[in-house]
Amino acid sequence: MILDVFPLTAPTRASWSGSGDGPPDDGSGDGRNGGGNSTGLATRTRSKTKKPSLYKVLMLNDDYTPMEFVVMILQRFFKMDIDQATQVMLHVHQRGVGVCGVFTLEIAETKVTQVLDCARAHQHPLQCTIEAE
Ligand code: TYC
Repeated sequence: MILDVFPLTAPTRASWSGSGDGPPDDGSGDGRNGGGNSTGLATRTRSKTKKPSLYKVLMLNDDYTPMEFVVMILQRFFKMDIDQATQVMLHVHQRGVGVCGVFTLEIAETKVTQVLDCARAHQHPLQCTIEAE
């Protein structure tokens, strides 16, 4: 569309002033007459993205939930392999609390709901909770 803006024959400096064609480019733009954006929207090269807040899903120890059940939960809802799930389960068993994963709030809440629903369905007292990173 650049061809629409400029006259076919290059004018002299004098022919711009008072010719009704408008002033010459002062060099401050990008030379494309508004970037070719006829909607009037500004365009930016840098996008304004913000990192979402992250939350840890914590598993709590208790005296009754079988170790195998906790390992199964970690595999099913936190996509751990059996070695990783066993490590995390033993950490929680020995220390009282451990991190299952770090997620955005909505995903962390969903994980907690899934774990608690599954534990309740199997009549285990397993608890887990969310903590801000
Ligand atoms: N302490 C439980 C037991 O001895 C095992 C267990 C581990 C329970 C981790 C909960 O989050 C937990 N059977």
